[in-house]
Amino acid sequence: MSKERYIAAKQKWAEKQKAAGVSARAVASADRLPPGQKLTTGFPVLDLGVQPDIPLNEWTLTIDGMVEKPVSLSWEAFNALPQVVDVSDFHCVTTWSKYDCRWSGVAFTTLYELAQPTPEAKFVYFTSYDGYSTNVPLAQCLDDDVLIATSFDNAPVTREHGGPARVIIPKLYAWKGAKFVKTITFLAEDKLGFWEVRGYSNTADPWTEDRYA
Ligand SMILES: Nc1nc2c(c(=O)[nH]1)N[C@H]1C(S)=C(S)[C@@H](COP(=O)(O)O)O[C@H]1N2
Ligand SMILES: [Mo]
Repeated sequence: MSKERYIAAKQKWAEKQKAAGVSARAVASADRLPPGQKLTTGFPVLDLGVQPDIPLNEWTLTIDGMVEKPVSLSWEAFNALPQVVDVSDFHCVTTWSKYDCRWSGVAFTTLYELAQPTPEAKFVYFTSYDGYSTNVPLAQCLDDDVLIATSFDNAPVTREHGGPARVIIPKLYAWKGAKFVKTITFLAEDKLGFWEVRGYSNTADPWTEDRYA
């Protein structure tokens, strides 16, 4: 299927789910598995039909927008930053969840300290090598389980799962975590990302089934 048809199909699905009344629930689940989710032991791959091939010597991570110190990090410079490990559960809006994903890489807060966002910065907009984008309030990016992961289960993040580096924001549906991340932009005003402009919720809370806007 072509990339455009695939995206159109997914968008249609989101519209259908919304029309069927699948929307935010008033009560959050107390279980480990968020409401409406099914546990998977595999690891499905979700993308836009493109898995960009980025040679490590050409890879950069740029941090820009409302920051005192914009920076463009090479693969070497990025990996020289302090490393963290975080084990978290992964929840995709298409109703599968995966427990105990062991990610390691660089904490979002490390990049925050490096680039020094100005007081006006309130939102973060992520852009990827495949043309994907997504947006998250800055406050949620500063949680200690948010990281830019370069390894999964003690091996480099594979290309299909968003390598060389992908964003992990465990408390939100997984579309808020950009695979193949290229740029992190700090913004004063919110700006909707790829799925957010196509009917997905802007807030994306798995615990209240906050799937579609
Ligand atoms: N760059 C990019 N990031 C992305 C996506 C994408 O298509 N492109 N899909 C999102 C969605 S909908 C999900 S569920 C997860 C899927 O990650 P996985 O393929 O490793 O399961 O990545 C998210 N990040
Ligand atoms: Mo997803």
